[in-house]
Amino acid sequence: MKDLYRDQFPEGFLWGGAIAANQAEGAWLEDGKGLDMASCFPNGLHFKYQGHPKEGIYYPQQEAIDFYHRYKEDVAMFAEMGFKVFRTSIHWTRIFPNGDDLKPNEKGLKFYDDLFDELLRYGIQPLITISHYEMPVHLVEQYGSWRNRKLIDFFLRYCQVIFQRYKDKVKLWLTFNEINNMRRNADYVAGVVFDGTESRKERQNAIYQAAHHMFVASARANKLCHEIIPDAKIGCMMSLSNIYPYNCDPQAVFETMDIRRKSLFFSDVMVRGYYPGYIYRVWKEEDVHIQVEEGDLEDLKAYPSQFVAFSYYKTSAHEAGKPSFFDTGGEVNSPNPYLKTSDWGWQIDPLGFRYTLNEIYDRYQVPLFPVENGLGANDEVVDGEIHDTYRIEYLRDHLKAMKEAIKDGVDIMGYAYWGPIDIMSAGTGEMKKRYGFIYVDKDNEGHGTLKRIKKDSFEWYRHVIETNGEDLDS
Ligand code: BGP
Repeated sequence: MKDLYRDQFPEGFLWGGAIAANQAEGAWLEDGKGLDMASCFPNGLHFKYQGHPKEGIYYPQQEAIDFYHRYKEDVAMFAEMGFKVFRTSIHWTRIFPNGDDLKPNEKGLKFYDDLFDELLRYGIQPLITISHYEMPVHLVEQYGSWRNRKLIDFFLRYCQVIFQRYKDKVKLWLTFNEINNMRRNADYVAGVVFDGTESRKERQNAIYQAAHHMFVASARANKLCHEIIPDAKIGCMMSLSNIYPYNCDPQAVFETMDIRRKSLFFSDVMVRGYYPGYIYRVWKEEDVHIQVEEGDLEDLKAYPSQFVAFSYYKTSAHEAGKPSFFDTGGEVNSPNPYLKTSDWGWQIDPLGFRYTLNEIYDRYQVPLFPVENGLGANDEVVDGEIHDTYRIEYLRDHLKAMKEAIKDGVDIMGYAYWGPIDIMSAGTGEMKKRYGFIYVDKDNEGHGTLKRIKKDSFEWYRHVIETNGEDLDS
C-alpha cells in the first residue's frame, strides 16, 4: 500500500497573512463608498451597533491604517516576507454603496483591481472574503439586514459583479467571515440589530432566520462562483477557537459538546449541505420557526462549501452550569490553569490548534485553511525597534502544532497569520492590540504618523516561509 504519511509542509503550501478591509483600509467614504457598519463602531465600544457616527467621537475604522492609500508599500513588505497568499475582504459598500443599488461603483471596483494586480505582480494569490463584518448600513436600516430574504438577491448581485470582474485574478473565495459568531453577536456579523426590547424567542427566531438566508445566499454564491470561475475554490469561514470541559464531570463534558455543536451547526449546514438532526430539538425548545422556500434545501445540498477556513486564537474551559460569555476570540469561560494568557486575556494553546485541526478534519474530511491565528500584544518601540519575542514564540508553537496536524493526516491548504501588519482590533477598536510583523505608528486615540516599522517577527516569519516551515527552531 502506498505510504501516505507526510511529515513536511506540502510543496506549494500557501503561507501568508490576513486582514479585513474594514480594519485596515480607512477611506470610509472615499471614491463613492457608502456607509458600512464597522465605520460606526466607536473606540472601545465595539460589538454593539449604536447608529450613525456622531460629532466629537472617534471611530477607529474610518481611517484605520490607511491601507487604501498605502497598500503598495504594505504589499511590498508582504512580498519581502515571501507571502504566497494574502487574505483581505472586499468592502461591500465600495462596490454597492447602499447594498441595494442596481449599478456598481466603478471607482470601488478599480481599487480592488489595482490591489489584486499589485499582489499578483509579486506572485501573491489573493484570498478574498466577500463579507467580513462590513454590512451596508442602508441594508440594516431599510430591510433589517439578513432577517429579510431580499438580502439574498442583493448579496448575489454583489457576488455576480465581483466574480465577473475578478475572475482572472482571484481563485480563492470565502463567503461570510466567522458566520458562526452570529449566534452570539448578530449585529456585528450579520447586521441583525436588536433594540433591547425583543424577547429571547424573538431574537433566536431572527438569528436562525437570518442564518438560513445566509446559508442559501452562500450556497448560491458557491454555484455562481463555479459557473463564472470554474478553477476557483470557495469555502466557508468559521470562528473555531476551542472550548474544553473544565473537568471530567460528565455534565461539564456534555455541556461543552453542546456549546461547541451549536457553533459547528453553521459549518454542518454549509459543508454537509443539510440541517443536522440536533437542531430540531434546539428549535423546539427555543420555539424557533424559520421560513424555508422551495429550492432552498436543494441548493444547500447541491452547492456546499469546498473547504473550511477558520480563525483559531485560543481555548477556554467550561464548568458545568456556568454561563459562558463571548468575544471576538470565541467563548469566554473559566481560566484554564494549564495555559498562559495574552495581554488581552486570551489563553494561548498551541496543542488546542492541533486538536481543532483534527476535530474539524475528522468531522468534514474537506481541506482546511487556518486563515486567522496570531497574538494580539502590547508592543513597545525601543530606539525605533520592536523585539516581539513573545509573538515569535506564539507563532513557532502554533506552526509546530500545525506540522503535527499534517503528520496526523489533516489536509491543510495554507496558513494566513492574522494581522501581519498592525490593524484596528475588531473586538475593542484599539490600535494597541497589535498582531503585526509590521508596526504601524498610531495610537488608540488615532494619533501617529502611520509610519511602518518591521518588528523582529518580520524576519522570523520570512525565514519560515523561505524554508517552507522546515526550520521552526532558529
Ligand atoms: C476575528 C475577526 C477578525 C479579527 C480577530 C481578532 O474574530 O475575524 O476581524 O479582528 O478576530 O480579534 P480582535 O481584533 O478583537 O483581537
